[in-house]
Amino acid sequence: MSRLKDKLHDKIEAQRPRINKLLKEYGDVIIDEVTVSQVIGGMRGIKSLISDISYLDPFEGIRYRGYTLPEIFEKLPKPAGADMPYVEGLVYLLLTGDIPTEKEVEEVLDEFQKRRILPRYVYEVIDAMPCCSHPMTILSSAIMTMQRESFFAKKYKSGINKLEYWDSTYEDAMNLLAKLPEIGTYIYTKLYRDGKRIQQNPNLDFGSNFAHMLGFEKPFDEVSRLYFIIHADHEAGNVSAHTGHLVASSLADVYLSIASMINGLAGPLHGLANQEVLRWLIELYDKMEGKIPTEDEMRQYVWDTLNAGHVVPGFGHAVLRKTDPRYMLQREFSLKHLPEDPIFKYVDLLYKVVPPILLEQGKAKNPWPNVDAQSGAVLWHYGLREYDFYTVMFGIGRAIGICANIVWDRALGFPLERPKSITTDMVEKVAFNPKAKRSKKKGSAE
Ligand code: CMX
Repeated sequence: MSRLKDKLHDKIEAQRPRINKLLKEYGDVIIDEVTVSQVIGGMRGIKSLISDISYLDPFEGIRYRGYTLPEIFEKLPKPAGADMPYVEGLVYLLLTGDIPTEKEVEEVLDEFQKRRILPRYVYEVIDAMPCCSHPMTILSSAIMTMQRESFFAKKYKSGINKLEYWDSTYEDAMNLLAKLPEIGTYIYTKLYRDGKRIQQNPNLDFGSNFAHMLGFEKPFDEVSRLYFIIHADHEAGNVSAHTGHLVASSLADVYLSIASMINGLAGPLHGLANQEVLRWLIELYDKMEGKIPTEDEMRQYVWDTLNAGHVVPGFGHAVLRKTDPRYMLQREFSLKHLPEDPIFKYVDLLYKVVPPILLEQGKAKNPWPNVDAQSGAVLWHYGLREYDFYTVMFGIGRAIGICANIVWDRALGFPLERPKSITTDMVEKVAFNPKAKRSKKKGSAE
């Protein structure tokens, strides 16, 4: 057993009694109430999932294993001379809950090294995808294709004990994560570089190798590490994380679950928003013939978008109620490395003009920018101009968090997910009852 797996084993043994005790002794304690608006409104905010991998506070933003993103960037080991930490360190942290030492990071680098070779048939499946398939569709298909490699599926068939499920799930998770940079960059070269593939460099870390295979010079390695780390997880209820958990709860293996999570991420209200932001900005850039719009021109563009019945991509959030710290981290990076970039100037202008407009419009509960408002501008600046590809990078990052969650779901024996649906008649019967209880919870009518 690897030392990472050993450690994970000990952590799992320590966590199981906590969950068992909660279930056995406190299973009937009420945690939350559910209102009609939540039942109709996409279960928004109902506390009904558990994950220790990350937690999202509406005002503070995301914490991974209790650490804020600035703390993560400060504490995780970094490659020599780099500002951005090893992605491998984040994998270790999300799985075990501990900040790894340099040596522990090296062990994850070795683990990935051993597992990174992609079966030939995956390239063939990518090659065979019909023209104009979206990169996210190709990513999902490539991952699905590898389902035949699943250790968990084989072990399950052979009849292993429930308590051992996590072990082969961990193997699947590490195998898949190690291969994602190769899959992602092959999709890129296939779609945009005539399939001219750049071989992996076995001496490079996850982020650097990704940049190298994409064909981008430094500091794109830093951009990749930044990007993968900030996108890794956003607690359990967002569409991609929830989909991954939901599908895995049927004991579907990591390949099936991560392909599903990628499909959820590919929607424009979720991960695809990073592509949408760039598409929307480039439309304006072309219209302006490359000039920077005035505040009034930008305001007009935003209002035109809203008046056409569209959302302003990159703004708003289902949980956050302030500027996304992932946005701020990328903004700081941009102010340092690309302050004069015209697309960054557009993004900067949006930061100024959009929140007051959304407040004036009075619909969005959060007028502030989310991660996607800024991320494409950074990629664009460093030469990654094919914005259809941006969500693939989001997906590779997100797979890290969801894999960690699925390993833990299995380890703690979380059951099949099965919320209950009711009919409109039933909702009306409860709602129209003169004695119906009304919630006093802040935001419950939202
Ligand atoms: N532009 C215009 N209208 C917006 C808006 C925006 N950026 N954000 C919210 N609204 C609207 C909603 O469409 C909704 O309108 P209706 O009442 O007509 O249906 C109303 O404001 C209330 O929505 P909300 O409760 O504030 O937001 P939701 O939790 O329903 O949705 C989100 C959250 C992110 C889908 C929404 O803010 C949005 O569409 N933003 C733009 C797309 C985007 O950036 N998505 C990426 C999110 C981050 C990620 O997952 O990657």
